[in-house]
Amino acid sequence: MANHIEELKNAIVELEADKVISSVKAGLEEEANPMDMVEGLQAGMVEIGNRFAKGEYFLSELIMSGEIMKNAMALIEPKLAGLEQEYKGNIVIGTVKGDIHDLGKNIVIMLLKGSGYNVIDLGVDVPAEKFIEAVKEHEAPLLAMSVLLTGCQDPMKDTIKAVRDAGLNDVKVLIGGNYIDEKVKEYCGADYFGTTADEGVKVANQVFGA
Ligand code: B12
Repeated sequence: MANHIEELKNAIVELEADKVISSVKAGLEEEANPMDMVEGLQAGMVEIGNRFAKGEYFLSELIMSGEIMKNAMALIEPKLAGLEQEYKGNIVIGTVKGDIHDLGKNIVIMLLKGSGYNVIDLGVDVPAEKFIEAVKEHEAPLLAMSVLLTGCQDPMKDTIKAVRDAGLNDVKVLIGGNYIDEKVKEYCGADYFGTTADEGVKVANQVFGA
């Protein structure tokens, strides 16, 4: 099984779309843990990011990797979402203004849905007003934001300030992304942070007392 995950990681790093899809299908047939497959793909995406940073890959490769990841996730998603159950509560989520990365956010959404939450997805490049509107409309006790660009810390900070200025003082704010840490959380004024999708579920369970 571990071989499969390694194969998946290498295939996405080399942008071998057909191999990624056939590996995912083989994994699903063998009832591999879907989260292990997601982690394999994610590890591959980190390596793609490293190659991009070193100038070995260009924007076209980033775009291609995003497409491959999306197609692979479409196959894995039904296994992650789990069984329908009564909602534990509403969570509003979106990628912060200026940032259009959404593959990680979509995994967080799948896990939250699979854990019984009703997730309102606002998409990417979400302005503060849209977050505020949705939190009010859905009376959501938890607002989650995704961010991958380090340059988007200030928009995140401004969004949280706008949420508080709108009188939404009870809503808990969770920020997530692979570079987020306690320092970024403090800087932005968030209540919680998470660097993986399952940390997001843990925070939700804490906020909703589930
Ligand atoms: C694919 C990709 C793209 C795709 C995105 C496609 C899409 N639909 O999302 C495209 C091509 C559009 C893209 C564009 C750009 N990208 Co890009 N991209 C990536 C790449 C290679 C992979 C990201 C990814 O999808 N990973 C897989 C997913 C599953 O993992 P994840 O996103 O980390 O999500 C997990 C965790 O972070 C966490 N998480 C995420 N959100 C949340 C939310 C909550 C609430 C919680 C709890 C957890 C959580 O849980 C997720 C699952 O476990 C990264 C490399 C990297 N190391 O991240 C660069 C990277 C993020 N991109 C980068 C850059 C620079 C750009 C561009 C500026 C490039 C350019 N010159 O135009 C643009 C920015 C566009 C914009 N305005 O946002 C840099 C950012 C550097 C920085 N310091 O900010 C990176 C790090 C690459 C690099 N090493 O240089 N990119």
